[in-house]
Amino acid sequence: MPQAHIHFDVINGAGLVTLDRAKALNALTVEMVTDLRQVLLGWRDDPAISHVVIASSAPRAFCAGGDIRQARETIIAKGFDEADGFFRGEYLVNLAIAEFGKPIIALCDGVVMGGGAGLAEHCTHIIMSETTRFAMPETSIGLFPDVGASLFLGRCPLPVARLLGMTGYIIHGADCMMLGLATSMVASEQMVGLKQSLLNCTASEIDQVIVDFKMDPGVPALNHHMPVINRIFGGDVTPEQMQERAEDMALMRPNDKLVSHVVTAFATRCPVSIKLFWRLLQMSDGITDIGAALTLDYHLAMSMIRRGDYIEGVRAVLVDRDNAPKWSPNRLVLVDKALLDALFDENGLPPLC
Ligand code: QUE
Repeated sequence: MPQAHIHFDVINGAGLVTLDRAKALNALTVEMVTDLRQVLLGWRDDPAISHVVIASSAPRAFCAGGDIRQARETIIAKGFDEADGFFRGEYLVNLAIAEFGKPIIALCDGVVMGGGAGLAEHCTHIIMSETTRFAMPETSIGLFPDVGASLFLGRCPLPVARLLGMTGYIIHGADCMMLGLATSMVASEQMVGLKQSLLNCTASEIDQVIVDFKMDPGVPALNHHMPVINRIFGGDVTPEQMQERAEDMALMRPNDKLVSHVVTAFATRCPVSIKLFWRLLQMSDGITDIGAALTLDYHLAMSMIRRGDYIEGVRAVLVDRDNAPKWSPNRLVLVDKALLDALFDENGLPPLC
């Protein structure tokens, strides 16, 4: 049997999930998500399990996302229908976490990106540290912020949600605390101690255990960028207008790293992905239920992987690593309303579950 990249233990009535694929920053394979869902469904119905902890075997990464390279190889070797199962498996894990019904605690040291955010954000307790790097980077691979991001980014102020989802901007633990994307901060060097204490407590003691370990998050780095974020992403604006605002601002502020990140993102990331997420956020007030959010993500993912941009994006970022994807269409103005409408048309698509 090949080496398992996820481990499950029961310790004093608590379930422990250990992501153990450090070389790939715990990128989630189809095998990992299939096993995780099966175990969570069992633990949900097992009265001997009071709560669950999800942690990484290495502090560098909680989880970098779905194994998009494996998804790409599945498409090439076996076709799109087989690859749909990859995304479905990931979203069903997100749903199993959201509907677990008992405390479920994510210990988010290091990289928390894409599908990693999907594991963390549906937990009841989301613990980050000073090493946490949080992002939704999918617009760089011709996909879109999925795994229920319309809910957890949809709860952020709209200009910040646009910055994070459309440009993949990386934020830190203190920013996540401010945005409601983390529930507590604990020093990275204390994470193992916190895990041990959580595995030796009852469900009713969890909050006190976390209080005993928590640290002051400090001032969010995002704070002093808020005026600029609001000026680029605020109001009833199209992505083209946001791009223009960012380019104008870059002339005035050539040394502002956030502004240059945004300018580069609009110039290099997948135009369809950027506009799709902009549209998804426009709709997000009407999406309140995790099942509906993940079903829409599933349908959007099915449509998006069938476009050439996904194969091309993963090629450019993870396979050839030339970081020079050729998008089609290759400019925001060419992504018209009809193209977006077609992506959001769910007619005839199968239910998530
Ligand atoms: C966008 C993404 C992902 C990404 C890069 C992006 C993603 C993902 C990985 C990743 C990282 C390290 C690995 C691996 C995959 O990179 O979701 O196999 O070893 O999992 O720009 O969405």
